[in-house]
Amino acid sequence: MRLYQHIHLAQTQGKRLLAILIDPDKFVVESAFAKAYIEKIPTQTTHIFVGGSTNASKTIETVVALLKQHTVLPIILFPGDYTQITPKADGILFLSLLSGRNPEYLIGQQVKGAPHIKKSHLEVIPTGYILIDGGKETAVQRVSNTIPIDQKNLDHIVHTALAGQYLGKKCIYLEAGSGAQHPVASQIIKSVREAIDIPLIVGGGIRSQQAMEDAYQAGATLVVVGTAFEEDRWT
Ligand code: 1GP
Repeated sequence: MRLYQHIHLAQTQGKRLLAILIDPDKFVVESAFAKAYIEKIPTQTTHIFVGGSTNASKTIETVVALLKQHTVLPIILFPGDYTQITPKADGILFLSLLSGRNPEYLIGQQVKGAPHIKKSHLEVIPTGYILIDGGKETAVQRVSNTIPIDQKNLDHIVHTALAGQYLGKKCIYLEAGSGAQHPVASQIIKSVREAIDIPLIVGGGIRSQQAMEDAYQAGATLVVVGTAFEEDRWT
């Protein structure tokens, strides 16, 4: 089954998907490390996301190739910029940072990435990416030079997600930022879920089974966890 078809089906059937995010910058490029990493991720993991806000183009291809040796889970690129595109993965979240007003992350990087994607067999998943304030400045905010939307600004978040759907995005991604102090609030997830028809991805600052459960209960189809696994702090 194609990647998006699977995600969409999960949404319609109320199934829960979990992606573990691997930042190539923090990954040791060794087979033993990759093996141990894959062994420690929860059994319910359905996807591996690979990408980071800082430039990791040199290692990303190696990291994806290494992971492929140790898992059959689909590997989806979650690129911080177009240099992180590698044909070795299975798919790519083709992100547009809809919460920001920086043309480089709305369309600039996408134009630069397009010819690389064209040469690959990556499945493209057009994704509206919405950065929400998670209580501290995060790498996405710094790198993209955009302002996250305040969690109190519920209408603006919902309208941004809806605009993303009307633009033809296949998923909406609510992002509190890696290492966020507060994940995206349940009320926000719930309101966006009620407004849109497409699958909803939620990540940033999710460190526990309980926080993950809350996100699913509120309507997330796919939850993304990075830091908690990187730092062995999953509770
Ligand atoms: C994915 O950036 C997040 O949406 C990952 O966040 O590192 O806080 O889990 P964490």
